[in-house]
Amino acid sequence: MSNILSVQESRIENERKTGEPVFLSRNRAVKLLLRSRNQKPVIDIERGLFFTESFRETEGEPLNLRWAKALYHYAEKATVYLEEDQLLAGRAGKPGRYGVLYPELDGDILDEAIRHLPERETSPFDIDPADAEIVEKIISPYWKGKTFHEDLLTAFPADTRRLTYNEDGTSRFIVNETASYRSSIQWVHDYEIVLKKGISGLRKEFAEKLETLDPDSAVDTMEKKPFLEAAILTCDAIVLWAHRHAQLARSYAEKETDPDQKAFWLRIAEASEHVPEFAPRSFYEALQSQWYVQMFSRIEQKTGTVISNGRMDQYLYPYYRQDIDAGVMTEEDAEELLESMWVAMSEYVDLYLSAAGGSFNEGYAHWEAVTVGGVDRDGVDATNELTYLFLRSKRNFPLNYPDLAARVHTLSPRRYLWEVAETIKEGSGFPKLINDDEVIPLLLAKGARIEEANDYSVSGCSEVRMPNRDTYTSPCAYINFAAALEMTLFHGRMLKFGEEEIGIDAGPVEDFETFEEFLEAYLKEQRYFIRHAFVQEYQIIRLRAQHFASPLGSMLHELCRAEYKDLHQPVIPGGIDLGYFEFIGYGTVIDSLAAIKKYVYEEKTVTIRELQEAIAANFEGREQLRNLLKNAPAYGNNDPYADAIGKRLDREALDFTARYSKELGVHLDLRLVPFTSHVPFGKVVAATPNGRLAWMPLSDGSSASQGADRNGPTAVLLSNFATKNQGCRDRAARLLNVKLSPSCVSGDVGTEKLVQFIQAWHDLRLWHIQFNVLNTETLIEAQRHPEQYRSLLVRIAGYSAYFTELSKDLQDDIIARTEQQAV
Ligand code: 8X3
Repeated sequence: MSNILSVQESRIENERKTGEPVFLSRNRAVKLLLRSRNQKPVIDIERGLFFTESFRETEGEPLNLRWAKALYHYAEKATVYLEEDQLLAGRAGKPGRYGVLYPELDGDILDEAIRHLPERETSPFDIDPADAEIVEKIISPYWKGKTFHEDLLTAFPADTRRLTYNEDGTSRFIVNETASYRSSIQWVHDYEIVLKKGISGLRKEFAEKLETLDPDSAVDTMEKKPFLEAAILTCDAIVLWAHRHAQLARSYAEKETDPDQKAFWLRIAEASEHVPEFAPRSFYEALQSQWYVQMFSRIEQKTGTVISNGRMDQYLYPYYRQDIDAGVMTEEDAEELLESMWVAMSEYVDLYLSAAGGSFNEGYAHWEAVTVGGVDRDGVDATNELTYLFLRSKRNFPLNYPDLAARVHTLSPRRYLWEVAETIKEGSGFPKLINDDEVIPLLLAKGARIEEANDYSVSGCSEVRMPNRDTYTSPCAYINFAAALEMTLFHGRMLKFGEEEIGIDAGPVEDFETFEEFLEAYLKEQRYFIRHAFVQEYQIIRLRAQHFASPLGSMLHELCRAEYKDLHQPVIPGGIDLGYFEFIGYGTVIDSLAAIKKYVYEEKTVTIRELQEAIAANFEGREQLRNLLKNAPAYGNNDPYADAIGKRLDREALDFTARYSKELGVHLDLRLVPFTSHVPFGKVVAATPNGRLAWMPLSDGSSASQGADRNGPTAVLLSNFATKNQGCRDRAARLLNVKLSPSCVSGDVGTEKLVQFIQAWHDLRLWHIQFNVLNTETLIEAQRHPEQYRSLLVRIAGYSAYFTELSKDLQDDIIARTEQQAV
């Protein structure tokens, strides 16, 4: 192994030698973390149970009101937990890592799922036998026949269904909807309004509006009244929940003999009596208020890729400044509070029941996007002392949460870029970077006002959200375009699925004489896939409104309040609907088409039939051909030959969405963000003409195919730039993974080089970038001795997770990414 290690690798080496975990932070949060880190999560059934009990009582009532009643029932009945050392109250389940149940989504498969969850390969969960019985006897029976998942299974026409599901309703991993395992995605609440007015201020406004409704108006009766009643009840529910924490803390304090611990419980009690009901009086109360809201959102609905925590360094800054200036809090106190939140974030784990959901979110991914840096609403650099504290905390307190996102813009201060680079060098994959100078113009082009666009937050892997303006929370499609290529070659069929014609026969490929003919056939298949993703979305938008409501999310959104509409409604006037579809396998398809162009149509050394045979044989006995194909021009090398193909694919997809999004009333933007879908997607795709073997992962995001980027990381940036259609509006995130060897960024010289690399990325107006800074040997060692590498964090697809909690396939994929030796 190289003798230069990243900070993370050195820490793990020390841990291996001494048997003691090493943290730079030495506070209560560390004790908490050590209790739950790497613990197998348990299922907590209370959210599922209390929603079921309430829903049974409210059949026939308006859905948003039913949801609010269920939230109130939960707030009244659920077990309240407080933990020694945890400074922030508010968890929705048992101590340690836990997941909760959302039976309204996919409760039909819940009874079956809990039998397998403890043993499944990726992201297993334990369940207490008594809880499993409640699931089987009470929760599951109520929801069977009523879930969103079941309705979705029968919602698509036959040709769409063929691309989406197998006979048994499991995913085909071709045109993959993601709505069946998450009721919404990515959201950023207006946390500021809660901090400013308190929940009680909002409640007062709702109550006043309720008084003014016109009883003769059908709209007031049918829409406004239930909206307001639901909002008021939700306000009461969240305040009740906080107050129950206060009561418990007081009861602990009464029994406590140790004066420090007594003071600890009393502080929690006083804070929970005050926030989120009223405006916070301190930094601590501001954090506590935000956390109650954030956790209650989780109880409200399953947001795959979570509700973003927003720009925490902005909305918390006034409270931080006030307490530091008044001398009532030190920087270290603030850091300890933040780290208590990071532990709380890491203990709530998103539980996916279906195989598709699980395989898309390996490593218990649920993001927890916290955004720092960037410009303020006025376009001026927004970096402040709290920004630096977040970065420092990420270096001192290595943990998979929060998923820290650092915004970068033209005038980002040098100190900021330096500290960002130093934090990246720690090696756990944080922060990911998002480019203001790419994102803000695109948001403006989509209709945002400049102050809204400037104030975006990062959510999920790499997406952006504007509080009070985005109104689209629908999960959308992940599309396997390597499957489209295989179907082009095999007349609508795939080796995995035998004779069944799943796609279309795009023409007699064996007889084509030019690459242009072949490319047109592929693009026909590509369009066919996108068309079905749009059909899926058409149905999903309508169905979600019948199954889900979000009274909390809606009351924290200006447009929903103005229109009395729930966030799950298909259209909220004035909103900007940022939907998407995902191009998965971008590098794989570009490289395959480049190889076909070069060897089949230009050099004419290979025929399409030979390719078909080699693919069917998974290149067995055809190593020479495979080597030739692997050496074709490839994306990620700043090679115009390959990049021109990539730009064409991108353009065609963008043209489709520019034409057909409008009728859906949504921006269904093109994105290149894989999650971990490139692994299960690869498992249905036979060998590809770029020399990739059958069932191996596809390329991820806008990264090059594994090992295909041979010209260093700057060439990867340049290819990314060259394949983008800058003039098109309907585009969104392109996720880019770069793996660096610690030696190439070591010392101050290395930090300087990394800063310059980040500046080059910024100047090319690329959307996103994230780094793994580690030695490939470390990963290989961790595969061999997982017990010694339990704390090793790696960057995956817009999030970091513990390497040893990933499937072997995903581990191999990360190992196979090119380790760049120089920036
Ligand atoms: C991760 C991808 O689909 O949740 O950010 O937006 S998705």
